[in-house]
Amino acid sequence: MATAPEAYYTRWGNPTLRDLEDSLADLEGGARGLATGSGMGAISSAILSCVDEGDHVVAGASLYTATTEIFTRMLPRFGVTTTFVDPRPRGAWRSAVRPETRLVYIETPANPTMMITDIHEAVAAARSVGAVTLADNTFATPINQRPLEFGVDAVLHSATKYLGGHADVVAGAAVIARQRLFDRIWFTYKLLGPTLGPFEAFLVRRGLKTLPLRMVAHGTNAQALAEFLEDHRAVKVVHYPGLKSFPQRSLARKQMSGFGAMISFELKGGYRTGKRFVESVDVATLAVSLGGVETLVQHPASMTHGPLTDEERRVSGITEGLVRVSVGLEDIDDLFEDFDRALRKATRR
Ligand code: 4LM
Repeated sequence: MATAPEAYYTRWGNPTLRDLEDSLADLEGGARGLATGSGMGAISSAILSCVDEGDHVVAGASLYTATTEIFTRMLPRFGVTTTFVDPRPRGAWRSAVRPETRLVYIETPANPTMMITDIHEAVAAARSVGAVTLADNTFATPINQRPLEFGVDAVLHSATKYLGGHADVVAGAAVIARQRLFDRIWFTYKLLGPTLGPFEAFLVRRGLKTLPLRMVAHGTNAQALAEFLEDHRAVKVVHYPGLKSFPQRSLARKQMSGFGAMISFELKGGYRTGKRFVESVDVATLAVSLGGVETLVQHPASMTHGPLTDEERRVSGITEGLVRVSVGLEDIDDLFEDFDRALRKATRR
């Protein structure tokens, strides 16, 4: 099998990409990084490198939609089946793995429910049957969580989000713990071809320079906004690991050094109220994606997780009135005012 040369042809390797890849490998603590043209480029290359016909996958029930669709709508065509587990109960991963399980796939915190997976438990379950563990670390970033230190084999990112940080580039990355798995993933990547352009690699590399500072500021704003929302009478429940009321707070504290800036919350009124809220904000922007300096809001049931069936949404924990917020770096008082006004408008009869 060929391995990635230093500089030969940009789909195979490029010095600007290599600079980004080495920085990402340092941040996550892995042997090698691989920069890709999107998060899905990294995710699909990594997953397809780990499974063969007849294999079984165990994956968390709450994931970014396109990742779910790889497991539900693509892998079955190649004879690979997936069991989805609620990642929260103790022992969930251990009881789902089988002798033919080759891959355990986790996303923690999960998009958009903020469910936390016990990384140690998922890795132990995978190892008990000789499977590989892949972890999507997009929401946490290596500033707040380093899954490779818990025994995960490769970490995946949508670098479109916090790593780039400015909502001006689509990119992805994998950071792989050991050279041997890197070689397998690189080989798949080389054939599928989700290459990142060198200029986009430069933009992500530039974004990394402010990543630690941005994540601290994002986290401070998110904590304040989560507490504000929790006290608001239009809001039923807020999902944010920094809140005392968050059921998995102690697990989050054990494996994360900060809680990031993704929040989801349920409005009292359901689907219509959720849609009306996201359409009523003014300082925040109604849009999918996340991780930029501007606050974004979206309604998963009608937007990011709209492609799922009703049953798939139910299993994923996505309720009709759920709203997702990517908390940006605006003045917090402007956000309080904006959210309060939009919440009042959405719940007015
Ligand atoms: C969104 N997310 O949620 P690319 N992993 C996670 C993600 O949230 C995403 C991807 C991978 C959203 C995009 C529209 C946890 C994407 C996929 O879009 O391929 O870079 O990342 O709003």
